[in-house]
Amino acid sequence: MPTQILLTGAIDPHNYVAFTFFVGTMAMMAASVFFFFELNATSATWRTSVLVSGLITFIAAVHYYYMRGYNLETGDSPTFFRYVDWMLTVPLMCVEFYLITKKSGAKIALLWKLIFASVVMLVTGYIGEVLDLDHSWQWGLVSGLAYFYIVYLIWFGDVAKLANAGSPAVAAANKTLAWFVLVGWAIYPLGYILGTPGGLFGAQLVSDANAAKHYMDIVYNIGDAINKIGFGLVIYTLSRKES
Ligand SMILES: *C/C=C(C)/C=C/C=C(C)/C=C/C1=C(C)CCCC1(C)C
Repeated sequence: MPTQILLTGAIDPHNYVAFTFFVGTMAMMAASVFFFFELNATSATWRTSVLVSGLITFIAAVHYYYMRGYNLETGDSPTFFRYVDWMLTVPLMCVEFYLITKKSGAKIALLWKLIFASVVMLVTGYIGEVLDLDHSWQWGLVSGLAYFYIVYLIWFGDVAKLANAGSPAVAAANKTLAWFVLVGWAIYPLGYILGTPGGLFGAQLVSDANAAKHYMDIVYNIGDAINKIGFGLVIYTLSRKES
């Protein structure tokens, strides 16, 4: 898939990278408007949670708008701003877990544990993807371990225990979010493996480096749409069950 830029600035219909950046921007914007407008009709108990859902998609919308233009103009992968987006939005997803378990006694230390693990996951991912390509599988492995620690906390650790001690609606919401983290977040290492030379234990799946980056962007864009909007909708549904 060669870089396809039309001189008019229009998106070539076969340029799936640009197309998914465009649709991603639109979807994140629409989701933000939805979450923000629903705030008024949300009970006080869940308002902060729904607000955070809107902040996650809003931050992503701004980054997607930028990344869409960057990709369209240069044909390159906007990797740096991808990671800036994740560094802001993934910790906010950790805040969501803290907020839903706070009522059954979650301490701020649990939030810091989740945030710390997510920062380790993302910083090592960035190093492996951009700064130290010679060791991309090692960095990917460290990132994966941090990821599994988050999965552990949410499925079996303190997050699971506190959520199950909460109301049935909170327990059910945590279960759904846990599936998002286990399956939805697993999309990202897949993108990493496709797009990073040596990202699969030293092997390179797609030999053309340019094409590899394109696959990676498409996979990341699909992952973001599922995880940011879907995640927010689970929180929104919880807020409606409990008001
Ligand atoms: C809204 C953005 C989200 C939910 C981003 C999540 C990103 C990940 C779960 C990334 C994970 C990675 C690994 C587990 C290993 C390879 C490197 C990463 C950073 C792609």
